Amino acid sequence: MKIENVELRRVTMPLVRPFRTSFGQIDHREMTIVRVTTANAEGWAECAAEPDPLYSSEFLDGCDLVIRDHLLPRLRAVGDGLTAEHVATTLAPVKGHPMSKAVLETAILDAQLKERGVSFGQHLGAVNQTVPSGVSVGIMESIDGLLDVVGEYLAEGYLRIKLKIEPGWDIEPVRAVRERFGDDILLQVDANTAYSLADARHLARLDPFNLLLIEQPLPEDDILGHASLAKLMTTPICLDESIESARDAAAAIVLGACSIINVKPARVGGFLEARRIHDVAAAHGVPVWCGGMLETGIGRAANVALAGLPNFTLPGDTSASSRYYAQDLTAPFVLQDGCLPVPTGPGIGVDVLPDALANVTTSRTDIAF
Ligand code: OSB
Ligand code: MG
Repeated sequence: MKIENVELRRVTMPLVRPFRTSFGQIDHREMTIVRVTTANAEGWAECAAEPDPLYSSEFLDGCDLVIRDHLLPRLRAVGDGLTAEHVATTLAPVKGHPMSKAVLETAILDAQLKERGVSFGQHLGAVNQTVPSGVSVGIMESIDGLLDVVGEYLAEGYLRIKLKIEPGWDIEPVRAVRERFGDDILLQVDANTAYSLADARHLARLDPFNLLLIEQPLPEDDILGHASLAKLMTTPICLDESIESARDAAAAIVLGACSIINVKPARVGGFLEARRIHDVAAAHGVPVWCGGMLETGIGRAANVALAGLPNFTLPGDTSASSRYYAQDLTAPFVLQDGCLPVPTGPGIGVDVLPDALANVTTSRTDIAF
């Protein structure tokens, strides 16, 4: 495939409500949108990194630089035979930077599939036409405020609630949600690395609340700590930040560090590695679900396609557009009976709305390929 141009565009999108995690609070989402132009198609993708390196070591300005100075030159050197399947191996000599690599692989895959008239879902092996949606609920000022928000999401039809937790905001919010909404709702928590193994006895106090899982309680490099913690609590452990490859996934599973995996294509370098993690987990009988990074419709479309694969058996953080943005960059994803439809059109299967994109663009760079 002959790539002609790569456009990097910085956008700032106001969130419908502030989102607070154990690593920080944001009220708008800044991201880099990439457009790859070929002779016959345009491929779109969004870089999931945030302005500050708090979720992982990547951050937006760093991504733009590594894309421009380290990744694109290597892809350019491959020549016209470049396809999405070559991207990860071509970029492997560059250590780390999975989100920067993922956005390029995804935009190239989008262009390639559009040229062939094949959807992401078809290409990746999706078997479901709709995917069940959960919602990730930030840390709030008060329990009353939390209960109002959770009540709204349940009324909208979300099939699973994930509460962000941190020391000082863990047992009580979980207890309050269970007391108000009952034992039947699917409930889980995400700590984004906020605890240490010394907190095991405290975290085990979550066990009576029958949670689906606790996500990433310990630091990302503490695989053995998670394996120890798994023996000290009954709530299943799910890893997010710790898993950057299928090899990581295999090791974490075999070591007993997790029994569920949150798959985020951005975190693992792209959709092809994400599918390998799905496959490794399936081979071990470990269920997976699709995480998110507050994506616009551009990133969401591809995530939802991945979530259509057979071992995505738990509801994902694949929420409707309205949970994030008043105006999305594509036609909005709308919840229907708690599910989102897997797009069926070529590539990511959604069109970018030019005016919506122009309105939120703060800068733009064109890089001739
Ligand atoms: O840990 O899953 C996470 C958002 C940004 C960074 C990390 C995480 C999240 C979420 C929200 O939980 C997921 C979403 O709705 O896109
Ligand atoms: Mg997480």
